[in-house]
Amino acid sequence: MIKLFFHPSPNPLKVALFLEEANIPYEVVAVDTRKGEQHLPDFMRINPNAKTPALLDGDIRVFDSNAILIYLAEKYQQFLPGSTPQIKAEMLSWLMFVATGIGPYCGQAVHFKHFAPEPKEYAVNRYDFEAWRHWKIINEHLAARQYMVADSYSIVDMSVWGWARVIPFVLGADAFEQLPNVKRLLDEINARPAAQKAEAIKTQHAFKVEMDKDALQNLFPANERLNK
Ligand SMILES: N[C@@H](CCC(=O)N[C@@H](CS)C(=O)NCC(=O)O)C(=O)O
Repeated sequence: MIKLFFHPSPNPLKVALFLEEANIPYEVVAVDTRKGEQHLPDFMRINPNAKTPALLDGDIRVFDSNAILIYLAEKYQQFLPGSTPQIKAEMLSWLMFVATGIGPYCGQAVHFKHFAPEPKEYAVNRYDFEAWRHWKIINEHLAARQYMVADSYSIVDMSVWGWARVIPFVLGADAFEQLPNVKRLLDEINARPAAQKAEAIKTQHAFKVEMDKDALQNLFPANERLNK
């Protein structure tokens, strides 16, 4: 059975959403990143980047959420938006846009707004600006279409959903006022039973919730260099 190495965070949730949508049996292996389990050698043999999600399909390992989405969609021939070169080009372009833009800029915006020590005005300004810029591009793209690519709900929408869920934490409580089309897609996916099952995984495992000194050290090991 497929094993999904999971923490209830934006990137792993995209993959859980796919597995739930496609009705594929899978076992959740909790990787509690606040406890530092992403750095354990057994997990790093599956994902050398020490981050969730990762997936084991028999003796095949796949890591990085968007790579996993492509792997699963191709394997099961589900939730691909189409197979013409034009649609495939759109699919790959938007998936990489999420992987290299939305994810990293949102992640850094969260880091600097909520967790970094002062002074941080320069970094907050840069990452907030870039996170907004990326979401406005998606919002504009969704103005004329229901889904990210072609006319069907696909892995690209799932990838967007992972991060759209946390927009208020990334950009501020009122952010959806400026991103109505993103909100429409988010609401549509949130209403799907698969999304609710993916969100419920966190209630079935005892993930650490405190962002205490240990959690900060496990998530931001670079900080140690500042204390030397
Ligand atoms: N590019 C990776 C990023 C993975 C990532 O940053 N995962 C986060 C959860 S959303 C994580 O495991 N963080 C723990 C850490 O950075 O130590 C992907 O898309 O899977």
